[in-house]
Amino acid sequence: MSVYYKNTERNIMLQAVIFDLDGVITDSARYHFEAWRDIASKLQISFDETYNEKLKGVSRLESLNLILDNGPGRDYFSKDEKEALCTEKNEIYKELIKQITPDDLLPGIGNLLTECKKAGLKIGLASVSKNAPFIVERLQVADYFDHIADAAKITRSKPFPDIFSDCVESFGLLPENCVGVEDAKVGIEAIHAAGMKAVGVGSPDQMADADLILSGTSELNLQKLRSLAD
Ligand code: B16
Ligand code: MG
Repeated sequence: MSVYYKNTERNIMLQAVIFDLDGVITDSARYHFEAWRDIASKLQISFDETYNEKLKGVSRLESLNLILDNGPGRDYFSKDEKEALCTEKNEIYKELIKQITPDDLLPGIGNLLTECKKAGLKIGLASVSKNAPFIVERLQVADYFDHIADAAKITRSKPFPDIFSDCVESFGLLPENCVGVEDAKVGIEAIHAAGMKAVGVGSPDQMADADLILSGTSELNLQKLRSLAD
C-alpha cells in the first residue's frame, strides 16, 4: 500500500466511484415493484412496498423466490415455470421502463457525474439488472460510465462482492481507492465485501452499515465521497 500512495496526492486518493443503478441513478425500483405486483397478484400472493424492500439489489430469480416464500413456497413451481414467470415479469418491466427520460435522473446525480468526470475519476456501474444498459441509454448518461458491469456474466448477486469487484478490476485500481454508492442493504454488504467504503442513500435503518448515510441523492457530492476515501 505505501508504495501505491507514494506518488499520490492526498486529494486524489479517491480514484473511482461505482454506482448502483436502481434507487441511486434513477428510481427504476418502482417499476420493478409494479411488475412484480402484477405477478404476485396473478399468483394471489400478498405483496406490498414494505416486502418489496427485500427484493432491492437481488437477482430476478431470487426476487421471485422471495415472493413465493410469502405464498406457496419457492419449491412450488418447476424451474421452467419459474423461468416463465421471470420472463413475464421482465416483459412488463421492459414496457414500463420505455417511459424513462433524462428527467428521471435522481436529484444531484447529473451534477455528481459531471464533477467526477471533471476530476478525472473513473465511473462504474454495478447493477445486477440485465436491463441496466437500456436504462442508462434512456437517461442519456451512458457516456459518463467508463465501465458498466455485465450482469449476465455475474453469477453471484449482491450481497456477494462480484459486481463491484468487476468494476474495480476493470479500472486496475485498489478497492480502497474506490467508493460505492447504494440504496439496498445487500448492496452495502456487497461494497464492503469488495473492500470498498460504502455510501448508503436511504433510510438509516436500511443503510445502518454504510460508512456514510445520506437521506437522498441530492445530498451526494464529490467532496463527501473524497472525505470517505481519505
Ligand atoms: P433485472 P440494482 C437490481 O438492480 C434491482 O434492484 C433488483 O430489484 C432486480 O431484481 C435486479 O436488479 C435484476 O434486474 O430483472 O432487470 O435483470 O439495484 O443492482 O441496480
Ligand atoms: Mg439499488
